[in-house]
Amino acid sequence: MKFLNGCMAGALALASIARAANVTLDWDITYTNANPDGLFERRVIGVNGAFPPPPINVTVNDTLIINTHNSLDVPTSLHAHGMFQNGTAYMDGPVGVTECGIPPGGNFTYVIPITQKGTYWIHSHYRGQYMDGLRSALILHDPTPPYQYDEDIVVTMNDWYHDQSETGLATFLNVYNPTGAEPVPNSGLINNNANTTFNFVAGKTYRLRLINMSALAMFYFSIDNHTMDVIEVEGVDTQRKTVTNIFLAAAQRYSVLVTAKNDTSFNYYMHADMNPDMFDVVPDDLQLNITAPIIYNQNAAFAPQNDLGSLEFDDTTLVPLEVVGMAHADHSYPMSFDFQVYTDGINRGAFNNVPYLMPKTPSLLTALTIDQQYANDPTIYGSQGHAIIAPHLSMMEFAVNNLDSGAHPFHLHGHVFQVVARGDGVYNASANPVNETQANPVRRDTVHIPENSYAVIRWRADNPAVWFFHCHVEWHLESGLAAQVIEAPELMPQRLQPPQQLYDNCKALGWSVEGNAAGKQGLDISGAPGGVTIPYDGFTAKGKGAMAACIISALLGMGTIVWYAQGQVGPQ
Ligand SMILES: *[C@@H]1O[C@H](CO)[C@@H](O)[C@H](O)[C@H]1NC(C)=O
Ligand SMILES: *[C@@H]1O[C@H](CO)[C@@H](O)[C@H](O)[C@H]1NC(C)=O
Ligand SMILES: *[C@@H]1O[C@H](CO)[C@@H](O)[C@H](O)[C@H]1NC(C)=O
Ligand SMILES: *[C@@H]1O[C@H](CO)[C@@H](O)[C@H](O)[C@H]1NC(C)=O
Ligand SMILES: *[C@@H]1O[C@H](CO)[C@@H](O)[C@H](O)[C@H]1NC(C)=O
Ligand SMILES: *[C@@H]1O[C@H](CO)[C@@H](O)[C@H](O)[C@H]1NC(C)=O
Ligand SMILES: *[C@@H]1O[C@H](CO)[C@@H](O)[C@H](O)[C@H]1NC(C)=O
Ligand SMILES: *[C@@H]1O[C@H](CO)[C@@H](O)[C@H](O)[C@H]1NC(C)=O
Ligand SMILES: *[C@@H]1O[C@H](CO)[C@@H](O)[C@H](O)[C@H]1NC(C)=O
Ligand SMILES: *[C@@H]1O[C@H](CO)[C@@H](O)[C@H](O)[C@H]1NC(C)=O
Ligand SMILES: *[C@@H]1O[C@H](CO)[C@@H](O)[C@H](O)[C@H]1NC(C)=O
Ligand SMILES: *[C@@H]1O[C@H](CO)[C@@H](O)[C@H](O)[C@H]1NC(C)=O
Ligand SMILES: [Cu+2]
Repeated sequence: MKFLNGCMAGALALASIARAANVTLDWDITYTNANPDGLFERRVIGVNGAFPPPPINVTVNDTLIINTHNSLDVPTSLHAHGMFQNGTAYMDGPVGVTECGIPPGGNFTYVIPITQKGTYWIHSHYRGQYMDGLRSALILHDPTPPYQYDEDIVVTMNDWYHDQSETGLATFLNVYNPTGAEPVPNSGLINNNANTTFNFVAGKTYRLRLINMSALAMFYFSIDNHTMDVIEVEGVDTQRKTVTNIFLAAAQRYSVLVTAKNDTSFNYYMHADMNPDMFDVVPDDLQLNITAPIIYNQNAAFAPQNDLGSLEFDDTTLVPLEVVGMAHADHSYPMSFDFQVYTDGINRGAFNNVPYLMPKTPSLLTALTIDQQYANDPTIYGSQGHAIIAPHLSMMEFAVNNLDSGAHPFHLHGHVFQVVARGDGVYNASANPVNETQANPVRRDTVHIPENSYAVIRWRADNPAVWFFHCHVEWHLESGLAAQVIEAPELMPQRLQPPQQLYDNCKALGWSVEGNAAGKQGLDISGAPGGVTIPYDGFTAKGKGAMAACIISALLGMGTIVWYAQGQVGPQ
């Protein structure tokens, strides 16, 4: 008996070390109808006929396999936001970067090795499609989390539109929208519903996994009369930090521990306030301040509301548990961005005045199929592919300067980066150099950059592949506020072998699967999307309105309005 017990304990211990399951999901991406805000029933995109798509739970070392079928009448794709995809970049999802999309009626099997832990999400990376509902929580469970808690709860927040995303894009990316006014959401949702309720049991400790799945709106999150201890930022466990409120931009995530009160004589509200700064107009009927009740006791009254609203929350005060020191940057790029009307008459966001346009060949396939002598030449990724070459193992630095009067969240695929500096205005390395002796700067995958300010981010180029870097305000990404990091292209062919299905899908959708951005060998990129430039030198964003009026009348006068420019930049 004794022997048997010992034997079983040994086997169990072994199992817990070697645990690695295949989590296989069959996802048929379908249209369905839903009315999550209770105000308007609309066509949405769900999975297997249901909305919202199911959350995904996996454990470190599992392999997530999603057999995806596209039942829509347009392409689709899935991006597991925050996954390193180290050696599997062709499973990353962004259309035009690592794949071409799954054609209507087509299939793709995403096979994603789970090497990380923490709070993530999965969403479509084809045009504005996630706004129509194709987004869900993706939780990578850690069998031995560094903190103890009794329950683990996902709290997603997102803005919600009554119009289809394509309707929004058609009005946003339009010559008649010269100021670039984004479509304003119709409501805000917690856990995809207007009536979400949470139940707290006295004395228990809850881990709340906060995920902002917005397209535009930023949220301020707080709970009346409860403090929260931040313990995770985007998959990076942190030292406990007690806060009263949290700010999350689109695509950002935090885990907080909240300990329920012992006293059950009151119930309380959770608050998620949308920040309307990005909204050109705030419709009278838009509920900006969303609440969800936290019930301790069905018979108790609610404590008076005490919405903390828009208090500052400085993410650089968070300290990762796993210490990663700083290194000097060996490759540094100023990435200034702003919005203005370009030569196609459309107000676009862009880094360094070059709006990103999708190439004819997805950039990953370009890197894999181009004659190797050209692989390190940014030219081959297109005049508007915004390619930045990262030598293998270099310490990359982007000094991202926000010249716009609105705040924007930027996401880098395939990595977490360190946020090593923030400041007002434009980064000036001689006036305000980065503090190079920080012991352990915060690491995350999505950085929020307030208006007229900068953030300096750094990461080690240790994941050879093509990684998208873009604003996670979906409207801005579609208008061109994106760049791609081409990491160690010479190492890609030996490390990355996309499945045949990816090539088949490209061909079915009319994409090129080899050569440069124009689908040719060598440096000749004629025929690749391009020519969307600033109207003339020296014209700055300051004159936006006047310039736009000018362009509209010129275009109308010419009678050759570039309607193709309504966002159809990819060869679909
Ligand atoms: C995951 O796999 C690695 C490498 O085999 C191992 O060191 C680690 O303990 C595993 N983690 C879990 C939670 O099983
Ligand atoms: C997971 O699936 C792969 C491919 O089908 C297979 O080789 C592997 O053995 C499976 N692993 C487990 C733990 O079932
Ligand atoms: C939320 O609850 C209210 C009141 O019970 C109800 O009228 C409304 O339809 C519900 N909304 C949703 C989206 O379930
Ligand atoms: C997609 O997968 C389904 C189910 O396995 C299969 O019936 C169908 O033929 C596949 N379609 C294509 C285009 O491969
Ligand atoms: C998935 O994980 C979340 C967060 O830990 C948890 O609340 C939920 O119950 C899990 N769902 C399933 C089906 O395991
Ligand atoms: C989510 O992100 C959007 C866009 O950055 C932001 O406006 C909104 O306030 C965020 N929501 C929360 C709850 O932080
Ligand atoms: C909630 O907090 C407010 C402000 O600190 C305080 O005045 C009030 O007594 C608290 N109420 C409860 C029920 O804890
Ligand atoms: C609740 O009561 C327990 C046991 O008396 C105590 O240890 C704990 O600190 C109390 N929690 C709070 C939030 O007051
Ligand atoms: C919403 O909350 C903010 C604080 O975030 C507050 O300033 C504003 O007045 C509230 N708006 C409404 C309509 O309650
Ligand atoms: C950066 O700062 C230095 C030192 O203060 C100053 O001389 C220089 O003009 C600044 N550069 C810019 C572009 O503002
Ligand atoms: C740089 O960071 C280190 C470590 O956090 C700190 O001790 C030091 O004061 C900082 N230096 C400056 C100039 O802020
Ligand atoms: C990718 O894997 C290599 C080892 O093959 C490792 O050195 C590197 O740190 C990994 N990068 C990331 C971002 O996971
Ligand atoms: Cu933006």
